[in-house]
Amino acid sequence: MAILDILEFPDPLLRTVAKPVQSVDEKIQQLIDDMLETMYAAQGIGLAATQINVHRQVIVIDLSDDKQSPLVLINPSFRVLDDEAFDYQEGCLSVPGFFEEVSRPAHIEVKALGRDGEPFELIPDGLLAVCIQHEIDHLNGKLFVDHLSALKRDRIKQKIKKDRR
Ligand code: QAP
Ligand code: CO
Repeated sequence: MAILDILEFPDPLLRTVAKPVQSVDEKIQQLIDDMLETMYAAQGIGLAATQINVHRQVIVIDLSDDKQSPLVLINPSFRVLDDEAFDYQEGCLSVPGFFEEVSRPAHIEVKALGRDGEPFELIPDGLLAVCIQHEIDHLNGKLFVDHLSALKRDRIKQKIKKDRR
């Protein structure tokens, strides 16, 4: 296993659109294991392959306290079930140190493949629904800061650039 480097906003590589996984083989399973190790090491609850500069549709999530309940989503898609919204203070390992409220659909149906390549469906709500949408955004080259006003986004960009000097 390996801990991988996480790209940080405003790196243009985070804008890359991920391609579907063609076959869930050992190489993809190695990628998943490395993503989980990287996410746990960074104290994250979700990580998309895009964030480690691998542009394939792979997501790992673990909302559990004991960090022993990984959820793997390969080639995920979702549809919105109703018009209820849910607001949550989101963060991102690619936007370290910043948390801002984002509003997203509260109820979705998700379809994906698991670590073994088997298709599954789930109807998450609460934080899990938020997290899945946040990570699918990454696969489409989108970040949570894109849901904020341009003013807030630019302030975050400038602060991150300043901190890096
Ligand atoms: C996405 O984000 C998420 O700035 C996952 O200093 C987050 O794991 C979806 C993290 C919240 C919904 C709600 C961020 C850790 C972790 C930071 C993360 C930081 C340390 C972010
Ligand atoms: Co993120």
